[in-house]
Amino acid sequence: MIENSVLELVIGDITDEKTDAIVNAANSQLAGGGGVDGAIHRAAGPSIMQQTRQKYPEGCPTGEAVITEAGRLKAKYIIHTVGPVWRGGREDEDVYLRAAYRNSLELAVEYRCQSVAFPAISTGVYGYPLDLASEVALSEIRQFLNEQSDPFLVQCVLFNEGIFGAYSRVLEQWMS
Ligand code: AR6
Repeated sequence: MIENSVLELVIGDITDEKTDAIVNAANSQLAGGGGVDGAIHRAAGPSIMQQTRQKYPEGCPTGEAVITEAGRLKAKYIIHTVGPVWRGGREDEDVYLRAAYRNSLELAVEYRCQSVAFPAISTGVYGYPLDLASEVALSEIRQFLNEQSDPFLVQCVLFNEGIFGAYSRVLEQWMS
């Protein structure tokens, strides 16, 4: 619990989530791809790509977020955000990763969502070291929940035990 909100870590596939919104780790062309992006588009169906092409023909810059409906998924919305490509930490990657979480959460609130599920943005193809990314993700989510007065649920949906372990270690550190 953080204020009157909940932060949960779960191991799983984000396409199964029933939260109001799920977040996609997209690329700045919103062109689809592999990883969680590919899984979300496959599960949600072609209407999602139609919407992104129509509503956001310019794509989405790194650190920003855009929203579509969720097609065949149980969630109501997909928030597409673009995390940074890891370049050794020399190009403000942490600032962009923080912004990706923050802008996704703000968009969720704007669309009256009360629950959002995040994957571990940038930690796959984009190569962001997991221990650093999990610290950034959880601290930005915590800060948001601290500022948020309405009850809110944030789930971090982590694809395997290794990622879950990295997130758990951050929470353990906070509590020690
Ligand atoms: N549910 C939850 N997490 C998942 C799933 C899933 N179904 N599938 C993969 N992950 P990545 P990025 C985890 O590579 O690093 C795409 O091609 C995965 O284990 O999906 O932000 C886009 O189009 C990892 O921890 O995203 C972009 O071009 C995390 O999701 C680029 O990859 C993120 O891995 C974005 O790279």
